[in-house]
Amino acid sequence: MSQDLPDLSTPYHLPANLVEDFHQNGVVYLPGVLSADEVKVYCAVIDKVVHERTKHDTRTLVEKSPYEQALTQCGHLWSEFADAERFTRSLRLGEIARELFQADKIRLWHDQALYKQPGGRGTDPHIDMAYWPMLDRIAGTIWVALEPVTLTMGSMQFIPGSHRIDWDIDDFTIREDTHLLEAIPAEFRRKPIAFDLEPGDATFHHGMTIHYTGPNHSDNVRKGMTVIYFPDGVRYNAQSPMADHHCAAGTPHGEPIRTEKNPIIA
Ligand SMILES: O=C(O)CCC(=O)C(=O)O
Repeated sequence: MSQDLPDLSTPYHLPANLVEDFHQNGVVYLPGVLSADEVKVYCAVIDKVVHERTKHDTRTLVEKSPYEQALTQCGHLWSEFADAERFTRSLRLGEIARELFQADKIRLWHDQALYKQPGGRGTDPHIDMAYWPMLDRIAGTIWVALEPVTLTMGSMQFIPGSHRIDWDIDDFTIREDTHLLEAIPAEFRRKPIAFDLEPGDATFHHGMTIHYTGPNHSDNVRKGMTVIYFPDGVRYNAQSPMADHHCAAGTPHGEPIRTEKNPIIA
């Protein structure tokens, strides 16, 4: 099927002010990254691989862990499913990351489908970088809506500018703190911003930006597909509590993360 998939190598034209917006707010809204036709095809692809990964899990929502009640999370799809790889390694998405970070080259950290079931819990406020063993705090995520996503379905909410807070992200309490919003220093407290997304729309957020969602109050699955990138040269932190992350396996402390799991995307 792979060769019949839409080719996502044509560029997305990033408006000139978006790089500055990203720098200021740590998040940007990207309408129409995939066309209606493209997203229809890739929604079917991702649905299929999520089904493959989850089909033996017969638990109801209430039988799942609190985390699983918030998200059906299927990661590292690209290395297992050729069709998902076409999405994850696409030049169009990678170029967006490269331009926003003003990087010479951008590498893959990993992908993940993030589905929120009807009635699913909200995603707790968190900082992604606290889960990634990187010495340089420069990485970010494109979150692509595969179907319409609204606030009442659990679209993401971001604290603009929070990527500039100088947390000690290796501090375990930051990673586990469900009261993260209250811990924000006064000078960084801002109202959250959120976007209703049509299929094919996306957001891109910095790995230090605080974000979260409300529950999915709708009868539909909230479907997002994400890809996480970092600029080539970002170094591995063997002293991080997340040091055993398999996407950096074998990298010596302080060296650039360049394993086979991190191909150059753009
Ligand atoms: O999809 C969600 O609810 C959360 C996503 C998220 O936290 C992320 O992409 O970093």
